[in-house]
Amino acid sequence: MITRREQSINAIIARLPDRQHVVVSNREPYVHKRSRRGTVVERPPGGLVAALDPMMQAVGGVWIAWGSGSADREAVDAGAHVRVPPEDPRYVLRRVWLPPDVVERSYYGFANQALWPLCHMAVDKARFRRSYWQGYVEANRIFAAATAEEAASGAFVWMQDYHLAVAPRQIRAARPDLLLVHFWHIPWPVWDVFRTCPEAQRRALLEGLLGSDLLGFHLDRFRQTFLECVARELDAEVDVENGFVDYHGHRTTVRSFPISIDVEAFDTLVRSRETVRWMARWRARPEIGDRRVAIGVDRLDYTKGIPERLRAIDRFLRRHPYYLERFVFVQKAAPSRTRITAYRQLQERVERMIAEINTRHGRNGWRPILYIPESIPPAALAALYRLADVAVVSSLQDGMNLVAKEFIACQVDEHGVLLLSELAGAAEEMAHAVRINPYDEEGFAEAIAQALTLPLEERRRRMRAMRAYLAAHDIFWWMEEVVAAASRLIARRVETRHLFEDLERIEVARRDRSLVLFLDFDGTLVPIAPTPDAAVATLDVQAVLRRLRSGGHEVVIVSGRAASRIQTLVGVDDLVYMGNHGLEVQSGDQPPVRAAAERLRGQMQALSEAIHARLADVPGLAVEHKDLSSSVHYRQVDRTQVPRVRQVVSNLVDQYRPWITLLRGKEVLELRPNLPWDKGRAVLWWLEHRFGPQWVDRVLPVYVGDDRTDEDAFGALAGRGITVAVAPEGPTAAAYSLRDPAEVLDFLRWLAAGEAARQAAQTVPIS
Ligand code: ADQ
Repeated sequence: MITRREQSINAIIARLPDRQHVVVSNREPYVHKRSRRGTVVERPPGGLVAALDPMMQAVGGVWIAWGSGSADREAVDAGAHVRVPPEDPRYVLRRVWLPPDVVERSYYGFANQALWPLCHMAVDKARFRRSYWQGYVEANRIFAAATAEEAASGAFVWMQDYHLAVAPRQIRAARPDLLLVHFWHIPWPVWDVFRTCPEAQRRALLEGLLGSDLLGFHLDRFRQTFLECVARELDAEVDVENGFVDYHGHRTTVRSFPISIDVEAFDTLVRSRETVRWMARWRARPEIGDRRVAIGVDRLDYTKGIPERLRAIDRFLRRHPYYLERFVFVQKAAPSRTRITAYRQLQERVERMIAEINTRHGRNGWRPILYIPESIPPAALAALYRLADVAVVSSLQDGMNLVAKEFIACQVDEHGVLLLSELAGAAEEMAHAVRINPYDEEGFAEAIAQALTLPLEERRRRMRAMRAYLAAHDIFWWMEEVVAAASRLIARRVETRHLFEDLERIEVARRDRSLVLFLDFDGTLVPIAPTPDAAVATLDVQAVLRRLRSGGHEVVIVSGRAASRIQTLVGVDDLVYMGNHGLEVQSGDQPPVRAAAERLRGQMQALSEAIHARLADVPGLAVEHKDLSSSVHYRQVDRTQVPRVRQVVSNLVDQYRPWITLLRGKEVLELRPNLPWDKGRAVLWWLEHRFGPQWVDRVLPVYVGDDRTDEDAFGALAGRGITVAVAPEGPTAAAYSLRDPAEVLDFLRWLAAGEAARQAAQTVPIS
């Protein structure tokens, strides 16, 4: 059976055909180190390397990173290249050499003593020294030069994180042909915090990042704070709703992509014999035994809220003496950035606090906190995640927090409880965790007690919900989302032409293949109507669809509406109807996410009813419930009422996170199940399902649509089909455009006509 990883990598390759992949990150995926046994190759821990390395192994390409290992220089050729993985080389690792003083000023200076605290809103710890800044610009320049050297023409360059904020602009200056994507792994601060950074530096940071074509953050919140900072600092055109920034003639698309973990790999690891053995070993330790176990797993970083957590544990033990000797808190800590004073001080403080708490409450050989600063094998960590009754994530600020997701992935017995800080990015998705505020010591302490007494059924209910969500939103989903967004941008770079200028090419392309027509309905086959029910296919439209069908072409109607509804409105039998943006198909074959969508039906219904009730007084508002999704149409609502409509809907949707999301369309708010599915994936799934993996050789897909949701399909079919945007308002990923539904009808008639008739029409259709 094909694994999730293989499936996803195939999808990534298909989205970016014929493009070299280049990853740029501070940390390298393979480190050569000198040891007593000679040179050893280590793979640094961390989710990002674990996710991107298999992708690079499958697609090939170049990974550019700082050569930080003691034997790194000996392992490379004259061009600083080494092929990796060493045992079975698949791609090139290009190392860059940063002089020690640059590392000092950039990595230990600006990156970790200015940007890191700034972005985590710990302004009191930020040091904006000019020498740090100069070192940072220099390090970025070195990375940028290596990238400009390595990247082939038009390469897809994917930069990672806050060490490389100014590189995108530097790279663009040298290589405007490249497709530059940057992902920012930490929060973005609000303007009042960001402006504490000296003006010259903060401007250059923003300008640097705006060198990218696509910029990603974990959360929409960070995307918005970034856009606000841009709007206040630079003379740029900022479109917050669509996430576009136009600056100095270049457009950057800013989107959110919540990162995740390799769920399948954790599942395999945690069920392995080695992990089970480790569980027994942990239980055999006298500090643990058969006690209730809570765990914390962190790098020793002041953003993780470790002292706050220790205070809460202290208070919990004082308030709930029942747990003395019956409870143990295991703190797995990884010392980090220890050359920086704030980190050394934190480590000392944490160790002192643990010693004090252990002395205060310890008795009969029992101590409440087991501190593990040394590194342990992955199976040992997985064992802790699996056996824990409670995991505590108490970040004061955190871009995402992968520990929370790893704990959920490892909870195969579904008995544990996640205590999650509402200030961690992960809280936005993990709505079934027990929420804590790390600054509220009393509430935090009580939450620990509550977690330990939750009935098993309740714990299971919560854990199952989070596991189901995580299974569908893993690291591969994240990668696919980023790559899909990038592929839409590539398509957008190709100039969109009016379709009638290119009919000859279509004539040639279709000669040895049959057509599969994917047609959106509203705004494509019929003009947008004032109310949803007023849009009905005309007799002309029905006639041409029938002719196409009888001519042996497959016709698929792809709509945001319910499949049953769209079938009634189109009124032609024998077509394929895909409803709810491809979540349902009006035939026996259903897409792979259908079952998950079904489970959300009840919640969607309740949400629609709540919106209806709260906004019943707004004239002109139409709430269209579509079984698996809903649309709130405000086309006919008085302008002054629109902000209230948006606010009320957004607040109500918040109560249904993370499974239901809100998207804005043309004067409509779309409430959709948050599933890894869109019209693009639906179309690719259908083609493969119906015509096999080699469908490209057999059929020519033609996709016509007018909506933002159709952009996913344009991106998915870029280079492999004919994509047509109807009346596009802005840049589109479609290769062609048509003015209105009347032109669409002309085009369909032209397609339906026999070859001779098409020739006679002299390639220009006439209404
Ligand atoms: P980090 O701040 O490092 O990452 P996090 O996402 O929680 O934070 O953890 C990263 C990885 O380190 C996890 O795989 C975890 O297992 C591992 N790890 C942490 N402490 C450990 C320990 N004591 N022992 C062993 N392993 C440990 C940054 C951002 C986050 C964001 C990630 C990814 O700060 O907000 O989630 O990048 O984008």
